[in-house]
Amino acid sequence: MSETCHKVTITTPIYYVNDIPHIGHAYTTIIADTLARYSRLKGHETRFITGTDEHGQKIEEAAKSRGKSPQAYADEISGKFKTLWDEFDISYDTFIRTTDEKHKKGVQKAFETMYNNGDIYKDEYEGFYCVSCETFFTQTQLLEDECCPDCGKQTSIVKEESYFFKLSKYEDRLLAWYEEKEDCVLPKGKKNEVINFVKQGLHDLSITRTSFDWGVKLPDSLHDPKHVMYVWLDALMNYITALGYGDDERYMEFADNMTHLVGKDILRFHAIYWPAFLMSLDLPLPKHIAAHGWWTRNGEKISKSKGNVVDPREVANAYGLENFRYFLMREVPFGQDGDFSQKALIDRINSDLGNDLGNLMNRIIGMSGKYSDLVIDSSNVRTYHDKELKEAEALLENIEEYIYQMQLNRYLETLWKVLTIANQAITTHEPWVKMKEGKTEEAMALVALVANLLARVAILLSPVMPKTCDKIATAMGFSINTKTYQSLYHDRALLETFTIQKLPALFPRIEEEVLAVKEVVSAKKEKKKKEKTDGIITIDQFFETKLKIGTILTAQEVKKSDRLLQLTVDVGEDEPRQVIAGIKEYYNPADLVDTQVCIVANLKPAKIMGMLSQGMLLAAKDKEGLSLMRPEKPKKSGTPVG
Ligand code: ME8
Repeated sequence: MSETCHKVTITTPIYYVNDIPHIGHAYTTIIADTLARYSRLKGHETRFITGTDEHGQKIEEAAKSRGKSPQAYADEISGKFKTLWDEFDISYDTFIRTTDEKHKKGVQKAFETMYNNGDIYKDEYEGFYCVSCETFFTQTQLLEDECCPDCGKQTSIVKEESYFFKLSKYEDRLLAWYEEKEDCVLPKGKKNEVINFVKQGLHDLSITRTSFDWGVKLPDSLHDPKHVMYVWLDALMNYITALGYGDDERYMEFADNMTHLVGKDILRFHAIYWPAFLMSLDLPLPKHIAAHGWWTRNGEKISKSKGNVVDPREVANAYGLENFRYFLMREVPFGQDGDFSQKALIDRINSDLGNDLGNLMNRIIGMSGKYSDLVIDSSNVRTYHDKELKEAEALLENIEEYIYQMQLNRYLETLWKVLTIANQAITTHEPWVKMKEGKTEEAMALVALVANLLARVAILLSPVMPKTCDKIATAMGFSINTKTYQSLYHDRALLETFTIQKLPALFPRIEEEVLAVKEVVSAKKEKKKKEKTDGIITIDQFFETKLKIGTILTAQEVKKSDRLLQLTVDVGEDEPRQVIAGIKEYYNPADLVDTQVCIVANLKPAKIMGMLSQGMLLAAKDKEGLSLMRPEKPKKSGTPVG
């Protein structure tokens, strides 16, 4: 957001439909909602976009494993996101789905434009792909030669015809942009990481796939129906298709001032690929790409696969939606990770919200009830309390900077400093003593000072806690809107004389944890436990691995792979097992048939290049090559080893 522009777009990532919404998704969405509400309060015309990312191999596989069509599955999960955001009163203007026809049309137009601009060419892609992250990697980027460096999961080898985007062409322009626009990527530390990444050199990006078809087809003009678009190209385009790109383009002027909120996990896509695509399309670049940290539990990232998710609906129901919003914005400095705990949330509610904010409201109601029949008159505030007022005004003067820098925790801290001025003024000036001394005018001026400070805090806090602040404002006889933001905050006007309405306690005290959130054993702790044993295991631990003798029944090469063979192995069960083994370089398939091997029989089945592998062969490998472990004498298939 910038001070001068009056058409503003705020976005969240569009969420994958393979996962139901958890606290991490809620965090991004609530920050974006806060920014959008703030922008509207200032009087900017604002488009707030959120939605779901529904194409790609990951979604296709997730749907298949549930026996559903990708579209039916996407409809179901996308609906869960939308329902939750509606329940959470998220003020989005557009909920975009990448399966929307208008979106697909826009993506095709973008592809065609980039192609016509000479930025797309056809070649062959050979490398590794992580389905979970929907990301391509080169061999050197992998962990232990085969695992994704981002999520640690097994990658698969991809070798297929592909269209490429000339990302390398944009290296210099990207570096110049980072240099020229100081706040284009926030926070600064993350921006430096992006710059370093680009400086190491950018490879052209594979932007189509042919090995599955759950994606947007290429534009008809390319006459190449076997390709679908790479899911990240499709997904990033949502930010403009949601403004009508390629269709009714009436909102495209909002593209001049875009703020993208993202988690740090997907910053590279937003800070490198996305601006390069926009450059190719000759469209304006984002104003801010702001990357926040992760919510963790016991130090581990929250995700469904780790089984440590925190359901945001449960937290909001248990502790109050707006209290939860406040906690999320206040607890963690933007960009850093935060560990979710109910204790920290309860502390914030009881202390910041109950003691500092709620109590101040009660004190105003209590004092004005005793001194002036609940009437609050600001006429003498400047006479008696100019100092406190000026102090608060100085604090609030540049508070917006914190919003532009995404430092919402500092923004809230500053508002709380104003509440402290108000609470301290009561303690210092002891209006009850003034009343006893007959100095009614002074006592009433003090109450009016405090009410005015609270009114300004309520206006500025409203993007974070809209309903609570509306209640406070209504009780004080005004509404929160652009006009009052301008007069009471910006122009420093004082409240007109009003009669305050009594309110029930805004933040009832919470004595103990309300939610029975399942405690998860931290994998880090588990690891430490293992480390303590210096790698020594007990006999029981050894026997947790079931090793068996197997007889290879068939063996053939896996097409498009230099490493893999597809085997069927009899391990004494009703059906032989399929095993995908990385031994192609060392064995001729025909020589393997009818030979015996030793197989890990209780390994969780895995998919390798889309094929199920139901076990692992034991082998020894050194400089001279690889040798399979076999029984010295033939044994019956299925004989246990140990
Ligand atoms: O990445 N803590 O979608 P996604 C904080 N479809 N934020 C978290 C989080 C956590 N533990 N877990 C998730 C995608 N998030 C793509 C985006 S955009 C063109 C395409 C939030 O469903 C965070 O904002 O995996 C993160 O970037 C996003 O959810 C990832 O959502």
